[in-house]
Amino acid sequence: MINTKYPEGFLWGAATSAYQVEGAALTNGKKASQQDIINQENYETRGFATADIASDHYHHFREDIALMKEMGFTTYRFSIAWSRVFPEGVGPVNEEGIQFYRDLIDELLKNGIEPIVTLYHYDLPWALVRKYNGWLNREVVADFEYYASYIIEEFKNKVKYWTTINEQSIIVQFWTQKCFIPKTLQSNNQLRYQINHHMNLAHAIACKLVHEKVPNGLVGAAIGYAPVYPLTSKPEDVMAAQNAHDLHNGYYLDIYFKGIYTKSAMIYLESKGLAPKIEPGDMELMKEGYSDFLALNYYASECAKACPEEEELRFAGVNWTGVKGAMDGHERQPGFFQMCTNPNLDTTDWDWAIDPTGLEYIFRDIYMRYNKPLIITENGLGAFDQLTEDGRIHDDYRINYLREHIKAMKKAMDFGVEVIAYCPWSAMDLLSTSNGVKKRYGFIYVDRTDDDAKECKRLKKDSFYWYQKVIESNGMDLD
Ligand code: BGP
Repeated sequence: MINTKYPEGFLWGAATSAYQVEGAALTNGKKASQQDIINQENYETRGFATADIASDHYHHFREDIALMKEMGFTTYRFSIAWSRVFPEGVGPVNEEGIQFYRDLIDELLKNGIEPIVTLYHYDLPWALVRKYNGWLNREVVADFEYYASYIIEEFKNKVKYWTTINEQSIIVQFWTQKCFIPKTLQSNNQLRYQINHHMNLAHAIACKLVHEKVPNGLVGAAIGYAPVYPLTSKPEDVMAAQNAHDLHNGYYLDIYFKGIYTKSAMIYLESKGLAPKIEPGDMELMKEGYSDFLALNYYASECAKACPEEEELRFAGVNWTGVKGAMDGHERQPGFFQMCTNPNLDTTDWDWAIDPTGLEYIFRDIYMRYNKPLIITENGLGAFDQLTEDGRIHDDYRINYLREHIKAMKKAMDFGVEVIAYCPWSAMDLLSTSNGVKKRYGFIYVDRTDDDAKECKRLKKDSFYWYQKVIESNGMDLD
């Protein structure tokens, strides 16, 4: 049973997202998204690159696809920038904007690369933030439907795999980085869960649209997912890990697959005044908008311990510098759980626990619970890569990370887990969500710095050649 081959048609590729890679932020009719504004602020306060140029994929996409083809990609996961297509969020379509995605998708198909399209990856049109505070307002759901309906109709005969909203659970944790939240509202933590509820509605609508419009289409959310281990085997820590699992993971998966909110998590949120306001018909809609698969973004596992009732509520910290240990604090949900560092695991420079077995664990756990196929839409190692004098990038640490995660995925598959595709983060270097461009993930090096976009020249890292071999051997040669 063990060591079977990958199934016929298994897809190998990598991922990106629009605002992190495209650039051309205000080109050919595109208007700002909230990420253009958030990243402008990060530039001013922390010196990180803006999203203005990013990796300039907008102007390099044919060259980038040629490199993907050279690596042997059979799939590519990317997102569509809503404000490129509808600069005002709704209203008239921007012809030049939609043409970019027509060209991109046609170029992929011409090269035998199956597109996996994400409808929303953090970049709400700024016009909708100005108009009604974006995701904070339920009005956004109707506007999302307008946008999603157009995109799905446009590409229904070319795109089979659709992911709806990227990483809702991460949006709840890091809401000011993923959404523009006015300062005056930032102390109201209930709004995090309200935003999530609006996204659940938008997700369900997108699922229904794919089911209605796309022949043989498959749809699911892309969730940022981490298994939660108890810090010790003390029963109170094990219970805390269960609580954290319910609130971080079950709370999303149960919506996607069962159309219900996980009861334990909901009761906890209600007891703290954090629960979302739900309107009549909402839960019926969530049941109708069922998912066909789950797309997982897996980077790290988490660890939890018991949290006394009298602790103060707080959400996850961020490591802004890439100096190990500089993460500014852990989430605390009083009386439920608090997150902590796992002393058994090494971390990246940004304090993310490196844990390939965690991938095998969640694959087994999710598949056995929900019995739906899985896709890896992100998995990867952020690092300070060095361009050496020989014009090479020797990123053996990334190769090691990916090799161990591919092995873990395969082990889960050998125990029956159905996996459609593996798309590590990221195809090429791009703008990190919270650490500028110096934190790199790509197989393709993009020659730029936070201060200077230069010409964004593309170079092949050592991992490029390694992944080429992996794909060529259909996952069998990992050396
Ligand atoms: C995920 C996001 C991506 C990506 C990745 C790495 O949460 O979906 O957009 O950026 O994480 O995170 P970061 O860029 O913060 O290193």
